[in-house]
Amino acid sequence: MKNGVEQNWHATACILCSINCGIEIEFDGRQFKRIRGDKNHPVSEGYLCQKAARLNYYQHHASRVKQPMRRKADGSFETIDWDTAISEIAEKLTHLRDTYGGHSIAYYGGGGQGNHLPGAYASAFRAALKTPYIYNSLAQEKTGDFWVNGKLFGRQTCHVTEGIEHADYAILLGTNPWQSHGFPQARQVLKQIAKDPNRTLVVVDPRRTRTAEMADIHIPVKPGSDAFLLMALLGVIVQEGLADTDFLEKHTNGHEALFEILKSVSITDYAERAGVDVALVEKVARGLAAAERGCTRHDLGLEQSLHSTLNCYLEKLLFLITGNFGKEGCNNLHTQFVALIGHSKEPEDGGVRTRVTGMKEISKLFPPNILPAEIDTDHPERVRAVFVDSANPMQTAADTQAYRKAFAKLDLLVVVDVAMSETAALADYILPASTQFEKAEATFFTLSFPTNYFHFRDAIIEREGDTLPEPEIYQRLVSAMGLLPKRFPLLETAAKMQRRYPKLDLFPKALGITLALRPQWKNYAAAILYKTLGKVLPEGKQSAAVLWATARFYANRYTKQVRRAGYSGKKHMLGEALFDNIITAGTAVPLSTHTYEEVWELVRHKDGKIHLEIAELFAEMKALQSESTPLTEAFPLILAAGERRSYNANQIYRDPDWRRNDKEGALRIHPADGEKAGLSDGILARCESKTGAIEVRVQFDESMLPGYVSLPHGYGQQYPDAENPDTILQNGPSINLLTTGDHCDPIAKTPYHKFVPVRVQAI
Ligand SMILES: Nc1nc2c(c(=O)[nH]1)N[C@H]1C(S)=C(S)[C@@H](COP(=O)(O)OP(=O)(O)OC[C@H]3O[C@@H](n4cnc5c(=O)[nH]c(N)nc54)[C@H](O)[C@@H]3O)O[C@H]1N2
Ligand SMILES: Nc1nc2c(c(=O)[nH]1)N[C@H]1C(S)=C(S)[C@@H](COP(=O)(O)OP(=O)(O)OC[C@H]3O[C@@H](n4cnc5c(=O)[nH]c(N)nc54)[C@H](O)[C@@H]3O)O[C@H]1N2
Ligand code: SF4
Ligand SMILES: [Mo]
Repeated sequence: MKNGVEQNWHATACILCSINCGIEIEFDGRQFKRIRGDKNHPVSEGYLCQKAARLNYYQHHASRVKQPMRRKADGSFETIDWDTAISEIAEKLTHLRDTYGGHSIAYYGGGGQGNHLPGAYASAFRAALKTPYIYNSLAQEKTGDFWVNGKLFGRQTCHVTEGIEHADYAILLGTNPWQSHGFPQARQVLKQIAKDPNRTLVVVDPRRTRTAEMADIHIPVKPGSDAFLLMALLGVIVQEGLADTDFLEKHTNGHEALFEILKSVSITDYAERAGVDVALVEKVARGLAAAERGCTRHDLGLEQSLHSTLNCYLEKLLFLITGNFGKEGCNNLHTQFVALIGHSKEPEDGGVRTRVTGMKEISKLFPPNILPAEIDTDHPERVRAVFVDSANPMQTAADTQAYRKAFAKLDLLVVVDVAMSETAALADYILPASTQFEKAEATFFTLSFPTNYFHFRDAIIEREGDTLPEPEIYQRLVSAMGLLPKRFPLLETAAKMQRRYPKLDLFPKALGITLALRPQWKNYAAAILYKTLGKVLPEGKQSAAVLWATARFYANRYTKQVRRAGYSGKKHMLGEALFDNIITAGTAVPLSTHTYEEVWELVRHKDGKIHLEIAELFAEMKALQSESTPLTEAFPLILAAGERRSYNANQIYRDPDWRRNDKEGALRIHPADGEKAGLSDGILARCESKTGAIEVRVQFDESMLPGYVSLPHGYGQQYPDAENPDTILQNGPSINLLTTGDHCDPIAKTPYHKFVPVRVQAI
């Protein structure tokens, strides 16, 4: 019995969303017989949602890939062995790199909702490719937000978290945590706020979601008009003198210029443009300003709609100008354990731009929206090869048709996946990864404050087929590219000594000497750690090697806070203690505990202040006044392409049987709109945008704001018919056939997926 787990119950984490609740799985042979919340998990404490109960459908289904595959001249796949796959891919990539340069290769993905260890090792691989490009889904949602954080707090890695569980006034904008979660034990927290008369929940959403139903105040904003609503809210606070000027004077600069703009906002006009009653705007603005513990949280409803980056800024201004920062129940910054994102300079300061479209890098990432244009061109510096890991852009990136066309032009497409995804189906090589229960894994979603947690999970089931964990795949690729020797005898010995006599601290010294002699190896540090320190870690934990370096770095940087979380040890032994706990605890462990005052140590501007003035966004704020509604007669409805529902979970489940309801992923529409369009509830209809058309099942739904329709995210997978495996069926709508790459935010190029003009007609 370990971590209080009974025999045959194995502790791990759910891999379906960023919360990664601790779960326990009971096996019947290889089948997941029962799944329950892990009460010993310090963050989720036994909580889980309905989606986790179905994880057997992730582990076992007809589309798993179990052997490396290579495309034949006739277009079909043949299975090959790993050595052949690795050496051929390494040779082709080396050739492209040496002929056209590293920028001819793009890396896409690197981790999903449950698996970030691949990303940590992919750094060595990307260094070997000399590619500047990481395309990632975070850059189709959060990079606008990260960019704003960079301006406000000094680095794009300064990420904001919210203490909703302690808040007495919480505003949720464009997010439906009842379904999507986004913070731990979401349903519990929502229920607690709902039943407490002294706490207020405000939900801003064009749909009366489950979350909105629990709210004290629901603001059914017009889709795409949050910038107007937010400006009106900020306008009330400033115009009524409700801002926290002591906080602003002490901790920020630039508020005078900001207030100039907000003073001139016409609150009635902006409220009306957002479709919201002025009295409601005033009530909420005053409520937040008066709150002891106020906080705000937003998600895709703001990020994937008009004014995405501006929205993220205005939302932060709400808690900043009311001084709801750096206190319990308010918004705060938090630490990052392993870097999930980085900080990118602006191009003027030497930051990277893509060669074809000139898009700047944000947080070390590039947006999937621009990738087809970077490939499908005669530009001499175009992208010629794409390496995808843990992502399915053929379903999840904007404009599926543009992707299909662009990917067909590539010299090489390699996909690392556990399943035959729509992207894998187009690949030249498919490298089969072990599932997240067959290998050690972790995520870098360490998003909490004041105590931050990290969960390293062991494999809990034997590997099926000839699959490999990604860290091993990357290490083999880097070695096959001839960049690292097969063995590191000196480092291997030093690593053994390190584990046996950590006080002597021999390994870092040996590593330091090695890298001083061979500075070119610095870029491959992750692969070297894996091949040396990784080998002497307990069985099955080799991929924790990078975490050793991270734990030591973290303990060195946040010494006080790591000690406060319960660790002891002098100098480097503190980091060793943290690392040992991470790899042996069998559940999430606390990394560090800050005091609320110490949040200011996480602000990265040299003056320690929050810089409120952002020139680009000031200009966008001023331009709002003259903006007109983008609706047209041809496409009278606004589609939210990608709603989170009870039975969708990105592209992680492929077997349609996992869903208990909404099997067809219905189009939700207000009955009045439906009737106007000549539809009736339950019929098949055609949903058409300027880019494409798909067939959908119509569902009349009173919770939708008139004029607003929605389709779910996470459908559209191809799968073999159970009775007749040669027949390929499709699992609900492929929504990105309706979206386009250029319908996006001007700064971050994040797609306006929640604002797709469409028409719906009976078939
Ligand atoms: N069940 C489930 N949960 C998930 C996922 C999943 O696939 N399924 N995916 C995970 C991932 S990757 C993410 S990023 C999160 C996303 O989590 P959320 O962003 O919370 O989920 P969504 O349903 O995409 O969008 C949230 C809400 O935005 C509203 N909305 C649409 N347009 C507008 C608008 O113009 N203004 C405002 N204010 N609101 C608008 C929608 O009506 C919807 O209720 O969910 C995570 N959790
Ligand atoms: N229209 C529209 N498009 C959207 C959205 C939307 O709301 N509307 N939401 C966007 C958002 S917020 C997100 S986060 C993205 C998500 O889209 P993606 O970034 O494409 O990620 P996932 O859907 O999580 O796909 C993960 C892939 O990883 C594979 N996988 C699972 N486990 C492993 C593993 O251990 N190793 C490897 N190598 N592969 C594994 C799965 O089989 C699957 O093919 O979609 C985006 N696309
Ligand atoms: S909230 Fe649900 S989907 Fe998210 S990690 Fe927990 S159990 Fe999994
Ligand atoms: Mo996401």
